[in-house]
Amino acid sequence: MRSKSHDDAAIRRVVLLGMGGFFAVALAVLAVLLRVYRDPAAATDAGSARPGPVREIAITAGEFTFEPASVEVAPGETVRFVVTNTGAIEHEFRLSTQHAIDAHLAAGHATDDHDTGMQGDDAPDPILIAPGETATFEWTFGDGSDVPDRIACLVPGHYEAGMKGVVEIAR
Ligand SMILES: [Cu+2]
Repeated sequence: MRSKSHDDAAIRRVVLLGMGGFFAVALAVLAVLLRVYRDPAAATDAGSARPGPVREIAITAGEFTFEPASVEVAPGETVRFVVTNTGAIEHEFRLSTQHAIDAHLAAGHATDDHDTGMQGDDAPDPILIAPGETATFEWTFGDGSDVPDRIACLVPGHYEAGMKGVVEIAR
């Protein structure tokens, strides 16, 4: 048989257990909220130490076009071209300048495939893409006078047939 005081003690224990449960839930909620609010700040801090964001631009290569044939970038912007060859033959994706392309064509495609003809060694190497394949090409566009702002496929005959594009560098 239980005494009244024993029952009171039992009730107090239940109340204390209930309060403990409440605090446990409250702490869990607080932990989640802290995580939610801390993460964006952490991402921002980490972001400032990394290079700027890379924008992806999808390009389709085929016989004998690049689509789109004109893209716009900002000076200093890093772009990752994601080039898919939907054609039946191998194509090249090359960034160059008009004068280098003209020189390459004037030489009858005699220059090395990996020589863009541009001044300096900072010229981008072209990539070759097999039919059905996708390849990426990353480049940071400067704001100097010799920025590669032409897209070309210099597989002999392809540029001449229309495989060319322009990078508009908004200034
Ligand atoms: Cu081509």
